[in-house]
Amino acid sequence: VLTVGPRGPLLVQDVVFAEVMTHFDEERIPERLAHAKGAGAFGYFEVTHDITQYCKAILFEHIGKRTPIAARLSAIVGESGSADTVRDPRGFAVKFYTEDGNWDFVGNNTPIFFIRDPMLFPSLIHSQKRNPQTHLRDANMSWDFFSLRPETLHQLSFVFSDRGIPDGYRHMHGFGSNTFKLVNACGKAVYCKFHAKTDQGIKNLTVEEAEKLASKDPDYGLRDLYNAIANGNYPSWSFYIQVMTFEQAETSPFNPFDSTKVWPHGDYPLIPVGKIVLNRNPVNYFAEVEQIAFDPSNMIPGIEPSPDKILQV
Ligand code: HEM
Ligand SMILES: *[C@@H]1O[C@H](CO)[C@@H](O)[C@H](O)[C@H]1NC(C)=O
Ligand SMILES: CC(=O)N[C@H]1CO[C@H](CO)[C@@H](O)[C@@H]1O
Repeated sequence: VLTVGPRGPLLVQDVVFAEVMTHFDEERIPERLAHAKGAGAFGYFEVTHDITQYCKAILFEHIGKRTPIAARLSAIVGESGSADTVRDPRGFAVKFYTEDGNWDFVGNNTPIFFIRDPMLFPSLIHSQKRNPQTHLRDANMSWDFFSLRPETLHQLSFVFSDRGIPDGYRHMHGFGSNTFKLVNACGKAVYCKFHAKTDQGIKNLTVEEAEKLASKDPDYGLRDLYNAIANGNYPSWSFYIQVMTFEQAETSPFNPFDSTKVWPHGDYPLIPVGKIVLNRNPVNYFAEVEQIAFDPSNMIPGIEPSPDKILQV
């Protein structure tokens, strides 16, 4: 730092020092209120099957077409420094950089969600965050919410199953979870669910393994994804849609826009679409991953919202 002589006071004209300090003082941004801890990577989406009869979105234009993507895979409840091996659903967010603008696919590793009424979302998240008095995580608070909202049971059954602690981010599926609408070039629309199935196969951790890793390698999930990509072992997911016509939606015995419900595969089979491949690590995590922003309302022509209330928020 510039001073007046070797022992003198600082010189205000030392703009380099001023900038170093200002940058340091302001370098933290608030963490995401949900999904604070996450891993990010980049790659491409490639079309393997033609779905233009359902959807005109430019990224599905023709077989073989590639669209650049960014992905952020996350845990939901913990803070940004928390362990990756917790029992918690995982976020599965993919940004498709298409010629028609960005499509943000903001999914989870579960085909369903805890609630169907968005008014409950703040309570859902708060009940799993810290108790406002003790500043401790509080199981009573969470179970108070869950036990009063029986529609959470479907997602809870998933989270407390063997798949509730995925072995890193490469060995889990991703789901749009919400119901969307697809429109084709003639303006004909169908409702749709998106599925991304891991090509690495499902792997989960036992409670014992997860606890050991939480103390020895809390960044296990980030490390696993980063190293796999750095070693050229690029993870991929096969992308599918389920399709429901407006007529089927009207006569469906369950509400197809209720995000706590799956669409039975027997009635609405998975239709293959393409592949998500992650083949590049960030160069600057803070700039490229911490500051990336996904917004489910970033849609492109051909992909639209449905009456799903959780998506409409
Ligand atoms: C009422 C419903 C919901 C509300 C109000 C809500 C709100 C939020 C908020 C405020 C964030 C933090 C954003 C940020 O600070 O950058 C977030 C992140 C996220 N949410 Fe939701 N959410 C809802 C439902 C869902 C559902 C149903 C899914 C998945 C199926 C989902 C997936 C995600 C993911 C993956 C992220 C992290 C994105 C990233 O990696 O940056 N959310 N949500
Ligand atoms: C949670 O509830 C149980 C049963 O009412 C009680 O014994 C326990 O002390 C509560 N724990 C906390 C942290 O409040
Ligand atoms: C180690 C472990 O818990 N493996 C389980 C992962 O989940 C599947 C079911 O999806 C079980 O079959 C495995 O036993």
